[in-house]
Amino acid sequence: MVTEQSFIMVKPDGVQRGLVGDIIKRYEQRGYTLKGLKLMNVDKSLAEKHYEEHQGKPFFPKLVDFITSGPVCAMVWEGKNIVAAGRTMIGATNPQASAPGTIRGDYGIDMGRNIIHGSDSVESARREIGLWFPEGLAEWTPVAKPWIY
Ligand code: RTP
Ligand code: MG
Repeated sequence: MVTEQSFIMVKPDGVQRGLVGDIIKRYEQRGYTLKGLKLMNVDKSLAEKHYEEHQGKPFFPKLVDFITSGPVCAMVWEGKNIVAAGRTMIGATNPQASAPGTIRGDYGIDMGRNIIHGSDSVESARREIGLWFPEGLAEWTPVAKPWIY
């Protein structure tokens, strides 16, 4: 089995609203492994690099302003199919189109205040993890793993 990693980030609205604990709980309960975690302020340069695929789009300046407006909780989660499954748990980009039971569907209303980011592909995850965690990740094997897979 190829174990994937994904970069998952609680955005400033999720941190301000006290949703970090619930979000961590969802990924932990599902059986994913926490490999990196930090609360941090984001400078403009990091926000622009993270969202570089959206440079030039009309919403880009507002998106960068939003991501730099307060601390975010940056995380790396690991496990089988975490990139796609992590996005399913998050819901659609627009919270209005997100099903109840998803993070955005349970907590969001506005496209520009959609609580959480998740990598959209294995390649994006690799790039984002390198960008946000240049110091590297924790090395550990959870004892519960044989009870999950
Ligand atoms: P994210 O990267 O933040 O996880 O969100 P996503 O993959 O679901 O959506 P993406 O297309 O990557 O867009 C990044 C963020 O930009 C804002 N956005 N606004 N048309 C619009 O006004 C528009 N499109 C995107 C959203 O806040 C989205 O999360
Ligand atoms: Mg995206």
